[in-house]
Amino acid sequence: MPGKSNPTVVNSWNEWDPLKHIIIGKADHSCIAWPEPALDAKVPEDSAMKGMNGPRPLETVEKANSQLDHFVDILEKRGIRVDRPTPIQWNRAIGTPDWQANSMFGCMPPRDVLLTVGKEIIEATMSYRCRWFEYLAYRPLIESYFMEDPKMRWEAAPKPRLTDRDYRRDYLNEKIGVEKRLKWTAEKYFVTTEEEPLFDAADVCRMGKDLFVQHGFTTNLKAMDWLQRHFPDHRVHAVNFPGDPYPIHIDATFVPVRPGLCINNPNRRLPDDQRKIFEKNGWEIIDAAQPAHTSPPPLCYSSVWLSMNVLIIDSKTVCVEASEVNQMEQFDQLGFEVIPVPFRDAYPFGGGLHCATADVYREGSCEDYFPKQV
Ligand code: DAV
Repeated sequence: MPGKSNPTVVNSWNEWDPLKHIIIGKADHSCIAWPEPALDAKVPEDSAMKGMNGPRPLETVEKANSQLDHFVDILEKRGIRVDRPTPIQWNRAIGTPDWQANSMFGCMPPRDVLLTVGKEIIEATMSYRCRWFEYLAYRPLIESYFMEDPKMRWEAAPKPRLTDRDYRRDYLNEKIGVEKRLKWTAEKYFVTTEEEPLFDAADVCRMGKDLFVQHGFTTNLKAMDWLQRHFPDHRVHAVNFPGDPYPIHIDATFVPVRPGLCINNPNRRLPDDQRKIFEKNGWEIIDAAQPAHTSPPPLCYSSVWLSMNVLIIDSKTVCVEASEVNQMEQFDQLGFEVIPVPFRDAYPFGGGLHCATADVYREGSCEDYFPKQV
């Protein structure tokens, strides 16, 4: 509990300023969600998860929780305050007047749900039905931050309807094939339509005054319009990454590591026209190192590129998954102190070290890193 000398502060403007306070998720009661349009489009066609629904095996939950707890220890030993969500029984049918779902998902990846911009924490709309109620696991924390920091701003983005009109029927086909998926995603023909604003918080990359937002399966252009009107002093940029057949969440694709430097997934390069703003402002974009693995762990939603899903502690210190030798080596060569964190048992529950966290407080203020706009 925060003492008088260490009051709760909500404040985080980017991905790299010195980290003081963070949320780390929990794997308890996590489920493999039942078929629904946007989730089906994301789970790879050959995944063993197809047809497996309901609570994840208890021994996998325990292994994931033990790695999550170890990650908490590592950060706390460095003086970073860590809070945990309150999992609910995710294996429960839910519904709204518009739809029903047989279960929920979990609260291992808070990054997907909570978007911290300055003194504000926004609960994202989300775009899967099974994730509609996920914010509930974070409410005890958010309510406490609201009470403890009189300047904290708490927002919930407009709750989406998530009717069938939100999803393209073409993606309901079981066998689309990677080739067609690559063509569709390159043409920005994603599973989500422009019916209403939809976004996952993990599609938003915060770089001070500029927010770079991935247009893909989980975030649409209407959400970017909402974010731009919501943050009138920021500049919201739509980015997309041809080469990804299952584009969700920017944090295994394009990751700023310190002011002036981003690593980009070499299979999912930022298109030339979208690089201009980085070039004009003296930013360098380099290829991320190759993942150390050729396949993700069993029953995992994400790709091997969780290798680059790192948590930056400050612009000289980074947490990297402990088996990702190539990514650790790249950070070492860039002059970072690398903290190896074993985390592959947690991957199936919703992602890597960045996904499993959500910022509460980083030192620093809102800087303009891109004064020359394109
Ligand atoms: O490469 O599968 C994972 C992002 C998870 N939040 C990928 C993206």
